[in-house]
Amino acid sequence: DLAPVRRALLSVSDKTGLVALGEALAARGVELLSTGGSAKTLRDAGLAVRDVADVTGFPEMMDGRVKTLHPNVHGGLLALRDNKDHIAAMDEHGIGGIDLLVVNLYPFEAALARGADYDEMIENIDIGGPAMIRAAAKNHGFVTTIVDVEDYVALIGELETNDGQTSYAFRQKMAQIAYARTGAYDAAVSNWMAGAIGENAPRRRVVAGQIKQTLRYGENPHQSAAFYVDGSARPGVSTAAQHQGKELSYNNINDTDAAFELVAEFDPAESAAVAIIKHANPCGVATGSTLIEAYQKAFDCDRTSAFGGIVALNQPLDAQTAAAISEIFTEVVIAPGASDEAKDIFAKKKNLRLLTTDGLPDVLERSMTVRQVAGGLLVQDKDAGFIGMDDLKVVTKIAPTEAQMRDLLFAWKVGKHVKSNAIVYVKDNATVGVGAGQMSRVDSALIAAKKAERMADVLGLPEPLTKGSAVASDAFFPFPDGLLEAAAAGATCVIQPGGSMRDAEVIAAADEAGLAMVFTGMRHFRH
Ligand code: 93A
Repeated sequence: DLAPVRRALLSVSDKTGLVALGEALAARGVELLSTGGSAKTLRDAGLAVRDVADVTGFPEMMDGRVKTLHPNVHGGLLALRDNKDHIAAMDEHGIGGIDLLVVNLYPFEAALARGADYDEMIENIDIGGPAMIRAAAKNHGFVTTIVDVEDYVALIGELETNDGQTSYAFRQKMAQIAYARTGAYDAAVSNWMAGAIGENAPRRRVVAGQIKQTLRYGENPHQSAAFYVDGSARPGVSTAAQHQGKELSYNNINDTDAAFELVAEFDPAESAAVAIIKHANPCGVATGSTLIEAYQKAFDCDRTSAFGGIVALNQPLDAQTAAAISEIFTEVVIAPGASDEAKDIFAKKKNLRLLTTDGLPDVLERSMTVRQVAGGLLVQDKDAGFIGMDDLKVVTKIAPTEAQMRDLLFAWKVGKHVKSNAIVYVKDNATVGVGAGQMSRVDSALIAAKKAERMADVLGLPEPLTKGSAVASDAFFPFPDGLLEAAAAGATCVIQPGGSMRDAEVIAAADEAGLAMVFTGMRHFRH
């Protein structure tokens, strides 16, 4: 099972750890072959290196597009060392075996992240690297393939343990990692091209990502987990800078994403907006002329649930808001920037994570969502549905007032981010009751109203804030019952998709209850 490492080919874009690796290999008497820049780095460190150009008999040409694509390289990687014919072919053509391949690819994903132009992206598509990786990994019966700087240590350990050889188990494990890398690499290329040419059909896209982080655990401590990124420069939890606090957990990442996507629905040029999230559902969303005003209003929707929540802002965090947020235990705060004073205030809260981004996610951007089912993946366009004033159809005898219209559209925006069945009560640009994830729409309406009653007690209000509120339902009311519960809670106007068999019955009930109701013609299920 042990295979000797006598000759190695090192060709890496990321030169991190290259010299140390080269030294460790040279110390074991391994002959080093290398390409242009890698060879230079090794030579500069005083190591003896043979140029690949010397092995192929061809200079590196066409701006490096052709350097290792040659039978003297690929034959050396692919030849079966226990096959007489293969050995004879090597002898006949003067091909020397390559026992170890160390490659990391042109930094295509990094170019993507910095928004490089088309031509630069094309030049960053590595051809020779993946070809060698796939060849060496195929021949893992004899050849060791290393594609990740982080595996250099394991490689050296392996050679030490086995006296200059590698075990089959190690080579097999590294081959598996190698194909994961080339697979993800080509997926990144394809998905970049899809974006460049406007190809959005999920069936044309590749579901793949690059690992960003191994997580301590998944949704629960007995589940292992990892965070993969698609390499796009989209502002959000995958690209945010973390200023303090311990590592984000699986649930933190999921909730932070939900929070930031929701708050991005509100244009920062129009108003400050704050969303507080628990278990991927909002427990308070509000806009205001300042962040602190929006935060207080959002917090007052459901103070109980806000404990241990995730807070997202649509404007850079300021000191006053930071001070208010630090008054209760908050897991994560994400914002498109933060002032130095705000950072100083948070610095006293060691467990609070502060994330900042370069802007907000584009909620109208066409992208895809992926969910796993047993034996498959469900892929769809992201819900970028948008409803404006002009899309609404008034279906009741009375029409909403301008203020009601504003609250209805606010509730509708929030409802898109609440797990179905979603019922959202809004008053004066703030949620005052959120009912999420119930199997019955009536229950969502009731739960949201109950929460509002409890908050009225907490805040010492004479009546719940649902009195005189606007209510949104993410999908149509199949019967009048849910609508009537909302009316009983004090809602005076309703926004919903419409489209039920019993719309006429529901509209009649709304008229009888004196409600104003509008139809959107669009549904926002979220599961
Ligand atoms: O342009 S390539 O696709 N053509 C090749 O033949 C080739 N061989 C290795 N890129 C190629 N490489 C890549 O060059 C490697 O994958 C590695 O990323 C990089 C190392 O180049 P250097 O050693 O000159 O820095």
